[in-house]
Amino acid sequence: MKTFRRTLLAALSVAAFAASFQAAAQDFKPRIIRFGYGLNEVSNQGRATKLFAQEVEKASGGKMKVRAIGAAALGTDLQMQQALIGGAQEMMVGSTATLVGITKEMAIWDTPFLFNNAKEADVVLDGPVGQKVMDKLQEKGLVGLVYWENGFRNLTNSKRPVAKLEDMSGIKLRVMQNNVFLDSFKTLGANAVPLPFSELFTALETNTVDGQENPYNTILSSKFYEVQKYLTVTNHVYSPWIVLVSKKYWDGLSKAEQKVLLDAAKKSRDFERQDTRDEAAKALADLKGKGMQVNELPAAEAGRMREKLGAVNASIAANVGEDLWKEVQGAVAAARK
Ligand code: TF8
Repeated sequence: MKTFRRTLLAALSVAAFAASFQAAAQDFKPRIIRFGYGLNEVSNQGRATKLFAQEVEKASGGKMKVRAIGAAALGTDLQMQQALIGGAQEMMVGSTATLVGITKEMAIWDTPFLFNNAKEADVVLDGPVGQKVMDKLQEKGLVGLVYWENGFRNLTNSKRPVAKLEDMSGIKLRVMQNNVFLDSFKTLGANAVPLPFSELFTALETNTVDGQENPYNTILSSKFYEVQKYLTVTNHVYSPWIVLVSKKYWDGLSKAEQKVLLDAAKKSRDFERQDTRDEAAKALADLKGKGMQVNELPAAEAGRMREKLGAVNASIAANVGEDLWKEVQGAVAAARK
């Protein structure tokens, strides 16, 4: 009886394997997917993209191949988004902040101090409201698959240590191409200049701008420590990244092909968040080792900063709509419990 059962099970699993293989043969067309991103290959963004590519190839029996192209070689985040919308490029990962011009609801993620920690970010972004904001992209020609972690942003500059709010004044600070960031840093007294990420290193090197703000991981992987002396721990906002597919391209895929991309994106998300957190935990020591002078913003000054930035909340709420604003605040409160 036992042997019979075992034989039966073996036969069934062979049949299942054959069936899945057959499905693979007919459901997957040979495809080459150009997947662009802005950071270097040796970065959290680059590593997770590589894992995504491997997963897609594996799950499609080698039929679907992802050509990962980093360092903004396919263009800035904004340019790649347009290429996806037009169908000239298949996939990318980039900041949600640069999508605000396309889908205004994305600005909700730029709310200063929205999340206290990464756990809260995961719960809200992966929950219903995160999905809802992502789904808004579809009518604009983009399909969002998952959010990755860019991370909590911190301030660097080449002029002076920022120990109090007033130290920001007169610092020429690169910000992302997004009104919330522009307003936030103007509010703090900086001379905010929007620039694409791909122009940032040179702008810092040539003193076109004095400073910028990004998570530790990026300050490290983009070698900003070579051109920035001072790092101030501000954690002023958590930035997500988002993995995008051209809707034109997506609609031409079979259900099985879409599933391969979504499953691989989820795997890459879990990998990327862990990798980013592991790297961030060590990055500050690494950056000090590279010669950066690091200071924590004293609690009282952090409080003043928070209070000042509260002024942009009202305009974010008005732009994304009060309902969405409240829904996100509710989701954060629930995640906090
Ligand atoms: C920035 C963002 C960057 C992203 C990346 C190029 O400062 O934080 O990490 O845009 O995808 O621009």
